[in-house]
Amino acid sequence: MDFNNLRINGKRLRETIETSAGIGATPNKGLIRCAATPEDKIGRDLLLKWYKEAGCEVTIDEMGNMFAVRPGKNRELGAVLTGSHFDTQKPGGRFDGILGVLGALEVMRTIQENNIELERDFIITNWTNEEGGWFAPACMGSGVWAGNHSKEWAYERKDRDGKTVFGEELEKIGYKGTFPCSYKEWNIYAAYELHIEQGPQLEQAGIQIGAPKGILCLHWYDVYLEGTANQVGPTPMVGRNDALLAASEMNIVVNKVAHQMGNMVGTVGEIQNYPNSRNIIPSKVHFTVDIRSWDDEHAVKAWKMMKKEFEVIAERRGCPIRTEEFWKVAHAPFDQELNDRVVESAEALGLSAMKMYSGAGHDMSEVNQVTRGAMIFVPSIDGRSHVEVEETPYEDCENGVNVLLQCVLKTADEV
Ligand code: HGY
Ligand code: MN
Ligand code: MN
Repeated sequence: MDFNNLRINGKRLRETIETSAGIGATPNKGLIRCAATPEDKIGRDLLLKWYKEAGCEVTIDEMGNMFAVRPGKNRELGAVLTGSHFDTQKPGGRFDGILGVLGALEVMRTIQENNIELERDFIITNWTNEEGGWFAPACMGSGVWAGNHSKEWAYERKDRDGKTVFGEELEKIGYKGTFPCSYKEWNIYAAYELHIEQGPQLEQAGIQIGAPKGILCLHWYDVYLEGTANQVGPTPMVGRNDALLAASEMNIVVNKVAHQMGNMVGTVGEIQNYPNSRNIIPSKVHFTVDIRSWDDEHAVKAWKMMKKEFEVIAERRGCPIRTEEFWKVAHAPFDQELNDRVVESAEALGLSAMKMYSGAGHDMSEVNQVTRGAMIFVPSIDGRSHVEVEETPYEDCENGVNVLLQCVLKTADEV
């Protein structure tokens, strides 16, 4: 059937995004809605209501991943899946992940109200804990689903304050389902994810739609330093074992090596300092290192260089060091045909499009490991994200969802 002139309902899309923006809203127009929190539950309950109103069969798996299914004419064929995450950073923005979840819902609503019967099942999803904002790592729900972690390992993840574990909090909000969390329980033919770019490229190029060829690898490390606490007043400068000073020098090393190596990013984003008192020399520091590159080996080489310099600093400062590899996800090259389809669909809608890479991690880093995957990007104002001022004009959101609609319709009718 010819759906080239079918369009989504932009007003309804905007209203759902604005409704979502009221759940865990911060005073500065952002969101705090970390996975497995009461705010996450409110959001999930609303999604459940919307999924059912759109006529879907809903499944919630052991990791709380939500799947809303519209049966196709031929259920033997693999399904087309699209979705993203409804959880946010702490604080985060109103579009990161949310556009992909609500854009998928809008596509489902458009298909339902036009009584379109697709060949293949069509599945829209909300992946649990993509951000890792309260419980690390990121992409936790999709990571278990893709077979990269056991659900038991995920359930035991401690929160950032070390006060609780993920499994308990997921149970508390009522979304620890019983359906097995595994891609093997589903027959997926192809997957798409719509997402804001979270960077400056589309805006700088004046392009409306991004078609990422893939996602950089994400390597996360933890560094622990032991110093010697003492009274800051009487303790001479010479001979101190100041753990925070050692960590500060190491932060500069991360930045320096990332610049030297090129084609990568390296960031120290999180740090805990103990006892964190203005008149006690710091005795314990934990900080994180996030390294990303299209070339996984390049990223590993950078870490080895950083770690070597860390050890010299630790020795010189008399601050014993311990490092841990916390989480790694390989770079994710997307399916060429689906990636081309994103560009073709955009251009058929009269939208400009360009191929690019994603520096941000997404659930598609995991999903793409077990099925054919592709993503659709729309611009971020000033390239900002993971901040309360994160913003994408609703017209761009509508463009992205219309491209998603066309990709889904074409792919779900392939036999
Ligand atoms: O870290 C990321 O890029 C994503 O937000 N999880
Ligand atoms: Mn995201
Ligand atoms: Mn994010």
